[in-house]
Amino acid sequence: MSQLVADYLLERLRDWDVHRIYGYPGEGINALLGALDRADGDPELIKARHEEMAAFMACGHAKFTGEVGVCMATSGPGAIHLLNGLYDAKLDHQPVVAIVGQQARPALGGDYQQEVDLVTLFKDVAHEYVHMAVHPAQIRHLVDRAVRIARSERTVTCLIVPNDLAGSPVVEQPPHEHGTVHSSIGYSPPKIVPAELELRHAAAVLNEGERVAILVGQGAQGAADEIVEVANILGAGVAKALLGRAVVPDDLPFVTGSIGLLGTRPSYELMNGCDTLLMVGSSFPYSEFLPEEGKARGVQIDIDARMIGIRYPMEANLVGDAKETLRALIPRLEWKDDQSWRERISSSVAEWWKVMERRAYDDADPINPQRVFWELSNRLPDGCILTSDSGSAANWFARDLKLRGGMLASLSGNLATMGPGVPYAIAAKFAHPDRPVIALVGDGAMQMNGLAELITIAKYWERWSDPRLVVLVLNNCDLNQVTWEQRVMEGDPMYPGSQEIPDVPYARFAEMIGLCGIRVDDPAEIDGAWDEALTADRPVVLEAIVDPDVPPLPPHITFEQAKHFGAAALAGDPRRGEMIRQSLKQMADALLPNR
Ligand SMILES: Cc1ncc(C[n+]2csc(CCOP(=O)(O)OP(=O)(O)O)c2C)c(N)n1
Ligand SMILES: [Mg+2]
Repeated sequence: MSQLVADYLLERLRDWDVHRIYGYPGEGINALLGALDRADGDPELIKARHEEMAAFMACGHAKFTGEVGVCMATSGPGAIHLLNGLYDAKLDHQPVVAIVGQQARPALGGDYQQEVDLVTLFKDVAHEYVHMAVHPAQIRHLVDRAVRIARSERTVTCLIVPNDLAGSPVVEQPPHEHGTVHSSIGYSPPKIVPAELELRHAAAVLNEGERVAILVGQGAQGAADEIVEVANILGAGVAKALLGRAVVPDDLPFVTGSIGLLGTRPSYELMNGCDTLLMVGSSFPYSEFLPEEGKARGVQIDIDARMIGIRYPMEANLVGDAKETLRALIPRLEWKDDQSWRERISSSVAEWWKVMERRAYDDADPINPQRVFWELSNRLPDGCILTSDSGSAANWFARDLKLRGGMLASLSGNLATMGPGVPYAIAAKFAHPDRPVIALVGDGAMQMNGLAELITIAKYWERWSDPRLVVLVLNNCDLNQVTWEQRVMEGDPMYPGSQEIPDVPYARFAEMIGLCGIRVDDPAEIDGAWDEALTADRPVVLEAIVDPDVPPLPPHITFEQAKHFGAAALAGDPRRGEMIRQSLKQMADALLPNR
């Protein structure tokens, strides 16, 4: 029997199957911390170095388990720190509950220390459900609703608990009288399938198509078999949005890989050449990488009707679970006799992988980052989980890794924030301590937050049954992704004042705190370094000194982009010579098949 509101709140979370809370202490949650201590590890507090990281970890937990992720922070500054991680979860449609402290009720409204209007602060990020408890009898239904709404709406919810209330005597069951609420736990996702008429309509559109393209996103997770079956029946190619990176394996000949600026040429050709688009569980935003309006007929499957028909004009709108809806569609689809479209796609995919290999082995100063990813690709352990930060790593994560079935992968898809690479990886290790995890992170992101979260890894790693967690750091002393954006999108030269960042000894730092550190600055050492990192007896920071002048080439270079590139060079880009030399080499790899 719980004594205090704080104990009961944790008990209720436990009843909801929440066994881990990522957080950071502070006065506003002192009563909750006492209760966490008494809870004896269930739920347990995993302490990040910063509340934003705790929110990223909760998001990572949700992404890699499908469960709700929970984070906790104190009032005022702690609550404010959570926000970016919560927005990451919100924009990527992940169920995350934030539990936030508040100053004592008698002080509220008194310009008290650390008093921030938290309901208003969280009103946007957690608009589906944000409430501050003012009475102990609310706790049961506030927890129940925060968790259930987060799960059913796949979004962020927030529960604000003044510290004095958390330390008050519990009221588990409100009295049976007017003005009370009587809630219960439990949520199981419904089986949602579209209406018969819409399924028939969709099947007709797909059957009439001669060149079908499929685009899958994270909503198609768990539906790989159905997607492959539909692709086989329709003779289609399958492209993947970044969040759907691991939905279907890359070793199938008709999987064209990532789509978009960070995507592949076969995906670009698939979208340009198709006459019918089937989009499953994706809100991929960039219309220039989808078929031109009117050139293709569209069918979309999404569990959320709000996300239907907003990226490409669709003829058939299937609101439903990806797997169930595809299953309902399959018996209505007709095998295509003409395999020429399929063959075109497959040969373009085969050629593309050769281009990727050639690009990876172009020499650079000192290391070509693609080679680091290519050699990782060849030795990805079964069942591994990959995380990528925002930065040039996301390009190579999108293009150079051949993911196989059974792997998981994610990054900040919609917010595209820097910072989640390391905290996602930590959450992946807690959720799946028996699986190897690899984080792919830029030096800018390491300096922003990753270095501090190595301390979290050092604190906890010995609990993981398989200790393998490799943080690859791309040390290029540059905020490289933005450097290239400035050149190619704006036509501006690289601006050292904003782009250069200090050289920091990442591997040595790892060693200083008890982890393994490996530094490579010679391409010949990369494969040995990966072998060492992937068999180490503890987490590893693999620091690769990489060339910032290797361009993250888009799958298709527009005239505007080429013009901007030229303008940047003419405007006196400080690395003009190398940038041009590397770009020409990389482009030539795609033009000269037998170079
Ligand atoms: C929080 C945040 N700040 C800024 C950006 C803009 N941004 C995107 S990628 C990037 C550069 C990342 O640099 P680094 O981590 O060193 O990776 P690199 O591109 O050099 O490999 C920046 C500044 C962002 N996405 N998120
Ligand atoms: Mg960098």
